[in-house]
Formats: sequence, C-alpha cells, structure tokens
Amino acid sequence: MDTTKETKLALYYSKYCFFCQKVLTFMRGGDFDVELRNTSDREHAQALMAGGGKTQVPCLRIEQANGDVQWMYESDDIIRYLG
Ligand SMILES: N[C@@H](CCC(=O)N[C@@H](CS)C(=O)NCC(=O)O)C(=O)O
Repeated sequence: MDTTKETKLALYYSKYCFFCQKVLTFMRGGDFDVELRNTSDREHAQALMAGGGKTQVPCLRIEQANGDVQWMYESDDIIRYLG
C-alpha cells in the first residue's frame, strides 16, 4: 500500500499536561495511527512552534495526502476529529 496517499497524524504532547492526558486516554480506547511527539524533545517543540505558531499542547498535526498541513490545538477538537 502507498502510505504517502494517506492522511498522516502526529500528536504533540507533554507528559504532565492534563489536556494531553485526556487525549492520550481517549486514544488508548481505540486503534489510532497517530505518531506521538513529546515536546520535551527540543526538536518537536521547535517544529510545533514553527509550524503551528505556538507551543501549546496538545496539538494534532494533520497532513493531508496532498501535502496540506493543519495544526489543531484544542483537546476537545482533537478528540472529536479522531472520534
Ligand atoms: N484549551 C486547551 C488548553 C491547553 C493547555 O492549556 N495546554 C497547556 C499545558 S496543560 C500549555 O500548553 N501551556 C503552555 C503554552 O500554552 O505554551 C485544550 O483543551 O487543549
């Protein structure tokens, strides 16, 4: 299968953030293909700031098959999107 034609998801999160834990707990209940990116890793924190415009977590990076990228910041929106 050519995975480049699929939507790619990555969740920027922080271990001690309640809103992140809410999303991660929701994800544990299902089979989600989401790469987890801990912002304690400087590289991920910088990518979040550069791409999304702020360091707030959680943030879901949604990369469409056509290359368009959306940065979704609200935990409730993320859960709704994944659900
Ligand atoms: N309304 C947001 C709140 C997210 C939030 O407050 N995140 C905090 C960590 S718990 C944060 O990233 N603060 C640092 C910042 O905004 O740069 C949500 O539900 O996702």
